[in-house]
Amino acid sequence: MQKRWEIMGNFMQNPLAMKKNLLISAFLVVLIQQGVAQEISLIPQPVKVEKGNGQFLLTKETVITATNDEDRRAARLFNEYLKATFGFSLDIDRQEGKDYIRLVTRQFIQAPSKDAYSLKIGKDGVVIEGDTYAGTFYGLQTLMQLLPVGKTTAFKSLPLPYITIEDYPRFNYRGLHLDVSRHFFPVAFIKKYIDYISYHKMNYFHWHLTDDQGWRIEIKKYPELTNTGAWRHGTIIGRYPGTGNDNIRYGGFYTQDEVREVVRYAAERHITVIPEIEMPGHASAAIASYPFLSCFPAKETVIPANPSEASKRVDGKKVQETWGVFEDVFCAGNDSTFLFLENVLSEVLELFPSRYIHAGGDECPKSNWKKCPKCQARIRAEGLKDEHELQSYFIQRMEKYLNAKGRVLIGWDEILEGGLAPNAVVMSWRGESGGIEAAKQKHYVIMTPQKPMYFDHTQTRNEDSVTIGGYNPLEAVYAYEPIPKELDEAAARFVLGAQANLWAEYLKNPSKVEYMLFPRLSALSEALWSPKEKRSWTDFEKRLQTQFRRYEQWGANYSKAYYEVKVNILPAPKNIGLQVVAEPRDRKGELQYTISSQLTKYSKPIILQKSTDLEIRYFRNGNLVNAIPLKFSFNKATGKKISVTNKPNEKYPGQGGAFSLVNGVWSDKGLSHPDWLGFIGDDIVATIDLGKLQHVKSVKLHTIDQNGSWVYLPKYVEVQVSADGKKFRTVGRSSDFVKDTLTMGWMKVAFTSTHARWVRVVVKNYGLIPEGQPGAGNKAWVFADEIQVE
Ligand code: TNX
Repeated sequence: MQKRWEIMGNFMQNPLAMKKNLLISAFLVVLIQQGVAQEISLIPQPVKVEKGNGQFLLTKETVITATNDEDRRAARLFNEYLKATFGFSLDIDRQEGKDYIRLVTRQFIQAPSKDAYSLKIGKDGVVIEGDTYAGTFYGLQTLMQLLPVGKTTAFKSLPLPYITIEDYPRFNYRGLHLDVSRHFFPVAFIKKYIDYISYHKMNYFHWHLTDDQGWRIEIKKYPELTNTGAWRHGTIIGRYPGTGNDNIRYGGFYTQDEVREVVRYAAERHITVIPEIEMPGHASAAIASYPFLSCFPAKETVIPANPSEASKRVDGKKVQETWGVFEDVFCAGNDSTFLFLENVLSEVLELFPSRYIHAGGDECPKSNWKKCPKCQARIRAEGLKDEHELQSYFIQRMEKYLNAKGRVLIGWDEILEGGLAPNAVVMSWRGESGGIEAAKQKHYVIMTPQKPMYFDHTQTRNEDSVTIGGYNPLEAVYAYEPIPKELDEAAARFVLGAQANLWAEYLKNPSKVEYMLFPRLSALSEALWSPKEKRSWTDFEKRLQTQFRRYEQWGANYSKAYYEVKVNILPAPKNIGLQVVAEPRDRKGELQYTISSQLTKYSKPIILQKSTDLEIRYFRNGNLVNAIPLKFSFNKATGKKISVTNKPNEKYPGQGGAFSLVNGVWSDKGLSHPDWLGFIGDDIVATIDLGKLQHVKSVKLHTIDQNGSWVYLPKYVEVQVSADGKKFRTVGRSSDFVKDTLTMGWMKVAFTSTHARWVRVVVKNYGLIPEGQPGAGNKAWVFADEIQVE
């Protein structure tokens, strides 16, 4: 068996996709010819699996039997899969002989959770018994994974191992989200996405339909929402704030018929579609369609970075062309805003049977409300304390409307601000604290913390496409525990489950969506379905090999980051230079490295004592699967002892903590690089021990300026020095910034050459974000990833 995995690894790395698929089919043919069943490799891992001895051959003669229409529908979906993968399908409900797949949905399975199923394969065939229709459907999903992997029409008989499985989900909410506003995806891809959800036995699709950059759902009463709101004049090029605007009109929307089709398609797969209609923030597209929704209908929309030529020419409200948070939000003082939203929702409720309806609630700047006479009048009339309570009023008013229609409102965790709506479900995205607080208040919560549930963040340390946010590797997703430690058993019951989010700022096409999604979705499905004690990373790694082949069978793109090499840069012994430790994630191949074109086999940490270019190369079965170029720049601080007083934010801890600042490398890829230390509101105070007394005359700090993401340059960098590590004296301060890329660069402090052993660098946080900027009034972030001392 071991051998087989190695061979498959080889196929996977073959750059010629065509040849690769041929090889896979050829391999599969041999496998099936020999009548060898697929190695059992199920994701998510079932609760209980007992392997038997022998195998059942599924052929064209095998009959599927079912006792009700719902199971017959599931049988037809199974048939579609068989047909697409192996070129044949089975009769449903022809006289049952001794060669069957029998589907039974009954209520008598004793399991702690709903949607349980059992699956037995023996000499006469397959029996799947579901607790519910969904349970039976999940049993069929498992059966699909027991079939050989890879498309072929060459053989008419498919071996299935004798087996007994008992299974049920750990969480009742197993969700995946997709933002279709920032970029639009056609119905055909939405269906594919729903297939991916269903292959993973997940059951909620959160469809983010409206945002600043496009309104994507037809509302009959308000045709401008899609005539105007679904289209923007152009899009910024590259990472925010962009290098320009592509000036290409961009957009699209789903008609109500298409929405119904998507909802039906999902329901057949036991997936509930939760629509999200954003309010009161992220409303630019709605406002561009109906300016009366704004506090200031006559005020022109501000496109903060690189507006298109068309936008520069026209006045008035516009659909946004760049990313971030915008001040023009729904007016909370005007009753016609609420009437509009209720009318929109009334059509939405017709289309979506989901009990949960998402009303957004996140990232709503309060600056317009502060200036708007109607909003201020509302605050007075309702006896509200401030604009935060006005936000709470807004959500609670919409919640009343939804509750009256028998629906439940979901909101992002900002709905906790100013008092939670009485029956609302909270989606905790800014970490877990919102979820913890809500659960303690006996509100249901869905966990979607950015780390690691944001799949728009990179999953590789070597990302070469533009992504947003930080680094969420596969292991972190796999290890994710939806129930925070802070909750006792009673409060934990309020955690419905978890969800991964895919925000589409930098997801321009389906292939990029898949690249961000896989294999992380597979890891998530196990965190949500399998019993906690059954989760094993090493076992998952083995099953992942088969899962990679499944992605190929589906024709899905996926990230190869699993084959990546972890590079740790550590201080060399006695803090003299650096040592570079390389460890391939899968530990199965061979490492080499080059220094000034000299190739060496890697067997132990590489010691570096001067500036150099280093490339680490990873080979698997003789194929180069990964190359990591690193540029080391040495100075007096490199490799030395360093400490920081304030703790960096948990999302940006640096590589190896504070040492990241003196490890000789820095980011040329924005914040997705793991080297950054990030701080909200706090200063960075770093003290470096140079090891011995010596001359120093300047200090440089590598930092980033990205105001759209609330990231600000330091106010200044101050340098203090000491000879004894106790008494420090200030030698210089500066705020000059020299860019080395679009958003990043160096702040340099030069001073008269002085004798010192300790150098302290005080990086002053900008403070509060100024009026008129995204995130105004909040604490600014400050980032650093390298300090150089000369
Ligand atoms: C924050 S998550 C947002 C989105 C962005 C996303 C990018 C949330 C409730 N708001 O508007 O697309 O970050 O990761």
